Amino acid sequence: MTIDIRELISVADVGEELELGPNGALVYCMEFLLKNIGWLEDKLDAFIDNDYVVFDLPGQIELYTHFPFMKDLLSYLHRWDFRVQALYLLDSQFMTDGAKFFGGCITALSAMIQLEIPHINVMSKMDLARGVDKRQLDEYMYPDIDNLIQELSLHTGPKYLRLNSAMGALLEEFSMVSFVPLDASDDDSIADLLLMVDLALQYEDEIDFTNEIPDAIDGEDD
Ligand SMILES: Nc1nc2c(ncn2[C@@H]2O[C@H](COP(=O)(O)OP(=O)(O)OP(=O)(O)O)[C@@H](O)[C@H]2O)c(=O)[nH]1
Ligand SMILES: [Mg+2]
Repeated sequence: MTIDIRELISVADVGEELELGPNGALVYCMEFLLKNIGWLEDKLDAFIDNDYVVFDLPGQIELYTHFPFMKDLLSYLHRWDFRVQALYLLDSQFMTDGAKFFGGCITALSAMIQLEIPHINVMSKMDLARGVDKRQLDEYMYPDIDNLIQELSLHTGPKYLRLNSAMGALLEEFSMVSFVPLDASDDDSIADLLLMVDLALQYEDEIDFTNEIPDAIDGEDD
């Protein structure tokens, strides 16, 4: 089952009618969704217990760092008893150099700190990195923070070494520099990520718990 927010409001319509640019229109749409949250609640009501609901959210980082929308949306989801897990998708193209990758990790961290929910970093579009050898990939999946800082400092110059080291320490403190690779064209890759999300959400426990309820009721009847 798919819910399309464009049934409620769309960036294209808002942009045209209110003559807003893409970012302004997106902000307006998020505000509109939150003001009309009953629309989403009704749509989500159609799901049943234990259903997985994936929210495909816009990539504009400002929505997570400068505005309260995502936190407000999360507080509704929590109120409606959803268990929520954030997946932060960074394109495999960010692995082209250490500085770009470092920037990607910092934005992932800022989103995580804002949202305050369990968080998994995913390196997406791994189909584009098929030619890259395993050792080189591992350097990005489980990077050594000192190497990253050194590589970043080659770009920024020695003047920023202390700043870079401080940012590196922050990433390390929040365990923000490991990634789960995702190749959407490979079923095993999707299954591996799904398993990780299941574990983080304790999804099996939820299923077991729900399955136990009829037994308990049966037991009472005996
Ligand atoms: N090779 C490859 N390309 C992809 C994949 N997923 C999406 N794309 C392409 O990447 C481009 C950007 O798409 P997405 O990364 O999904 O980004 P988006 O959803 O448009 O934008 P945001 O989510 O807001 O960042 C499009 O041209 C997609 O066709 C993938 O798994 N592999
Ligand atoms: Mg997208």
